[in-house]
Amino acid sequence: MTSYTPTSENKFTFGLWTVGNIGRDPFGGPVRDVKSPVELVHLLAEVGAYGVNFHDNDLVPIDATSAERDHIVRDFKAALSETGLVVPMATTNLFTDAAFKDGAFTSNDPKVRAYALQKTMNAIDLGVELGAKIYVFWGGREGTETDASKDPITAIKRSREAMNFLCEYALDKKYDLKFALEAKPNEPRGDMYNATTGHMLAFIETLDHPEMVGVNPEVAHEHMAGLNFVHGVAQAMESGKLFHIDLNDQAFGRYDQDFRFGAVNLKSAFFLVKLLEDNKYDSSRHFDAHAYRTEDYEGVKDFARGCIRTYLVLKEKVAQFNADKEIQALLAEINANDSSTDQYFGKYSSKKANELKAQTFDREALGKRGLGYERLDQLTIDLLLGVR
Ligand code: GCO
Ligand code: MN
Ligand code: MN
Repeated sequence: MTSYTPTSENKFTFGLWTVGNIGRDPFGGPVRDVKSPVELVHLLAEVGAYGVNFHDNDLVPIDATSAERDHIVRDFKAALSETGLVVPMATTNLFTDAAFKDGAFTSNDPKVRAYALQKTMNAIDLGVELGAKIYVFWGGREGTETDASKDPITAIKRSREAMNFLCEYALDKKYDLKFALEAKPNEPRGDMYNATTGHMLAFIETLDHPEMVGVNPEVAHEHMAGLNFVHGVAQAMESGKLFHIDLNDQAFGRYDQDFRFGAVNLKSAFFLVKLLEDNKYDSSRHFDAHAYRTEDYEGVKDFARGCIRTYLVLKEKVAQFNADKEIQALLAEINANDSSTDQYFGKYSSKKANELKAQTFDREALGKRGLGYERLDQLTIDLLLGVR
């Protein structure tokens, strides 16, 4: 048993917008007072976070003068050095301002597209100044309510042109920066382009600098689409594209809930932590969630500590699963290699193909074999419920 105390190796981060969420929703106004970025850094230090991420306007208001900007950045840097928190990731707010009501990079209005590029370059400068090595792109308004309004192929081309331009900008400035694209199927738009991590992975391969660009999958976003998040993350990892991850939780089929990590789907959270830990995921474990609207700032701290604690408990459960003799014996049995077909696998040859076509298989016996997955799953459940 550990005490579930986070260390810098866990790289647990939160956005200013997560613990700073004031509980506004479409049906009601704020329930918590606004806290300044400096106050939020101190709150995050208190709950044991390693780092803090931000959108440009979480830190510097959209209408700040350059003197105000410098003042804010100076205070923020002081809070970082006082607390030891780092800024691993930054991003641009391309969704709040009314100018972006019909998208940023995919807007039909070239002035909006140009402004979005300008705002992103400035936000990249800000992020890099504060130490960010990952830059996230979440296209909150890149989508439609009616497909009468935009040609979806044009939208893809505009997104590509923007990403290529911004990659060149980062290279031109010699920034040590990678981009991570975050998909979401809907909300705030009726439908958003590049709706899932899978769409993003395909899109990245069409860019001029695919090596600079990976993904930032979010639990809630894939669950909103009814997908298996663990599988999406695995695909990103297997192709070397998991640059960042947004951890939270979400009931399937609901609105964008942004619940505390592990609050809803404990079992899938377990397999996610297992995937990340077994494969030595090394970037930020970023909690992109917020406290229930019922909470005050003590509740916000409970929320943040809860995200961290659940992750660490599940990490311990992963170690227990990996060391469990009965579970491991079952897995070894399931994965037992039968070398009688080895000659058919690997690189293709026509000789191999012909031999394989001539081989006979006992189809009935193959179909009859029980696989023991019920037992395996129940052992997993027992382990998660703490009775193993
Ligand atoms: C959401 C998104 C955002 C992004 C953030 C960083 O559903 O609102 O998850 O929180 O992650 O804008 O790009
Ligand atoms: Mn989200
Ligand atoms: Mn997110």
